[in-house]
Amino acid sequence: MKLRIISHAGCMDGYSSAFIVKHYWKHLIKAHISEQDIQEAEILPLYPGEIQSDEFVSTPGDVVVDLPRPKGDILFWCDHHATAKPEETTLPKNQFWNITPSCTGYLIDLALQNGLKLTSELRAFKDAMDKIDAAEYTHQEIIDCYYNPDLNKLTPLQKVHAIGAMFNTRDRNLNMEIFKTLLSTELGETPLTSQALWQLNPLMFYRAQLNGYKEWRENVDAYIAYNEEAKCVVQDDRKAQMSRGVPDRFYACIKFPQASYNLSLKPMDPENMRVGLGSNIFHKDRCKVDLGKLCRDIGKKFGKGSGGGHHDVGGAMINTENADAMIEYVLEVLKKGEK
Ligand SMILES: [Mn+2]
Repeated sequence: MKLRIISHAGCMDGYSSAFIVKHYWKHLIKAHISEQDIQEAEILPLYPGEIQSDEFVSTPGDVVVDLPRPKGDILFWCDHHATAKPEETTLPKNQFWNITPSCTGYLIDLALQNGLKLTSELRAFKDAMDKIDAAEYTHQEIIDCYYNPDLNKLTPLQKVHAIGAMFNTRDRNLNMEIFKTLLSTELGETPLTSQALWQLNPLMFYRAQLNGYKEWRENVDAYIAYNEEAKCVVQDDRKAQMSRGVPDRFYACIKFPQASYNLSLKPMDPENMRVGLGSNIFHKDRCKVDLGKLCRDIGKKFGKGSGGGHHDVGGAMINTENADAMIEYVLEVLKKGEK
């Protein structure tokens, strides 16, 4: 059977979910498929908007993880995003949805229920992925992962960051190629000890990423601003004088500890703007608005309908011409939500 493993592009949870489903498929996929089918599966990284669009055509051999469920016949689906909640109460065979910290952790739990033995490495990997995807870092862990890691003695959490650095460069085609290549080489028990992966020297990418974060923070300092009324940090990349480094997604929480939310706008091309909306990861209790739902709303209201996420973090794609109206709308909703 011709299979495709379709996962969330550019995302560590997407990569890791694809890794787990590929390596532990016998504990996850109930179907007449073989190891050879899995080995020969095409790796297809996609963004949520791409799989939700009418242009996407599913095949009966599609294994979809960490992404919304596509229309049409597929082989396997597993997701943990609140906004991907299916309408039916009983899901078909080989389909799984639940709100969990990471899709990787969810897949590991499902495999454990089907006889996979938990090892200390699997446990450490699951813990790191849950922490990353649910943004449950402590302040110190952010410093250790984004600012100043001891590169000679990486913790599992830092190792996962180093791997993520490999497909989060500024070259989109390179990122896609690395994402696919890392899932096509021989897989170890988890990415933490996959030899073929570590031979590609993730530390080299991580060092470059750390310098990229630093450059990016210095560049963004010129225009990142705090809106007191909405308790929201606004980072509008249209205001950037130049494009430097790689985004450090938690910078707003370090720079503005008083904030409850942060909103970012990133022009993708002349027509499309990517919007990110998150709560302050150190103070999730301050998050009174369902940000995944709000992102779904703004995707519909200001874009072509792509948007969603979790309660305390989400994303959407909007039309560039609606960007100012979107900012105004979001700040108004957040302001009301605070009362
Ligand atoms: Mn995820």
